[in-house]
Amino acid sequence: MKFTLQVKDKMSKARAGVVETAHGKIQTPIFMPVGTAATVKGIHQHELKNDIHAQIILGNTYHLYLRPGLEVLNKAGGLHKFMNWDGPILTDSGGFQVYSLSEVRKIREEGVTFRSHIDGSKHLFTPENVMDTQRVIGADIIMAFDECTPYPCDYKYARRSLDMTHRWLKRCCDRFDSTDPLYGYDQTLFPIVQGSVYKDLREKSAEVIASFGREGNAIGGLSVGEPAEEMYAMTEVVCNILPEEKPRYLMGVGTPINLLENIALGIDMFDCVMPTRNARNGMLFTRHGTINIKNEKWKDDYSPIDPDSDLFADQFYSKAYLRHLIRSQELLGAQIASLHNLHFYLWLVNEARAKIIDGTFYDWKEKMVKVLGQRL
Ligand code: PRF
Repeated sequence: MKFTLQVKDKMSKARAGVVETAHGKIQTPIFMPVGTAATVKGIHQHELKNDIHAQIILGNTYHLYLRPGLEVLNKAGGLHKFMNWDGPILTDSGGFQVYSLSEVRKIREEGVTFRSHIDGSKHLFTPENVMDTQRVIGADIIMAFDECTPYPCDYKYARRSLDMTHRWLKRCCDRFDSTDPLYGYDQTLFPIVQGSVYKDLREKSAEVIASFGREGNAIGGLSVGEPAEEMYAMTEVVCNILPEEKPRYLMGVGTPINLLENIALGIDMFDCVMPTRNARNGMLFTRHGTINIKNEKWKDDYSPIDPDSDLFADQFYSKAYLRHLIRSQELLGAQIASLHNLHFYLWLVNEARAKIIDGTFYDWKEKMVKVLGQRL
């Protein structure tokens, strides 16, 4: 993997760059659609590529390990071949899903024992076997095994957890560096900064993480219920320490406003279920604010879903029609709304990148943050 920093904004810490992986280039800042179980829910691979121009997607170790399982993925030749997506992929380690989805049995120095949310079967994730699993899945960028502390979290727990996450990171690196990729292309491992909402813990973690000298770095443990201002404060502290010449990935964030504020603080990569999950409930993001398409207001509005958008579906279908589909829980409604929201998120980061490059990012961001908060 290679990262080239292209332009630094003068009025903020925002940057434009390019990440080069074995499966292609990623222009940053970028948003990664979440493809948890080898699918971005409701979206065809050709739509990802040709309609919304996704440059990288995210998969989840926890889900893929449980289903379809490693044998199926290995025989397919890895996740890219299995799902027929030949662009870059990043996999999360399970360090978040195991806590949020499964019935966690025990977190120990060794690893985490848990019961599957699918069939209740018992499993153990360790830093070592999570690296092995991500070798089998074969993503271009893989994540360290960490503990994402809940919010709120007392200082003592956060400090102990952080120390363990750092020891786990050493074990992840040792295992990753002593094994080879299985499918003939390089993979890279990103470590994850934790430390809850405590400035001193975040600083310490960022220093430890930076000292590992990996090709990119991530920030976890945010957007877990804390006020946005606390998230921004932690991002700022950490970005001041993480090396400038490596990509920074803020995990599981966030709203369109969160993206813009964190881009301004120096973040390059994001992922979040929000555009797809909220789409399925009828929440649409637009460049003028958010729409709840289920509202009575749209009942007989036969205008296009989004007149500003160059997405086929946004011009082809009307608001009244999409409202009907979502209210009737029709599959097509979820598909159209998901495609719309992902297209919007990718438009937003692409626009941010263009503004960083032409030197107008800061004023544009301030204006957009006001507009995006509106409910239409
Ligand atoms: N750790 C990992 N994945 C994550 C997170 C984390 O802290 C978050 C927190 N927002 C989302 N996804 N491994």
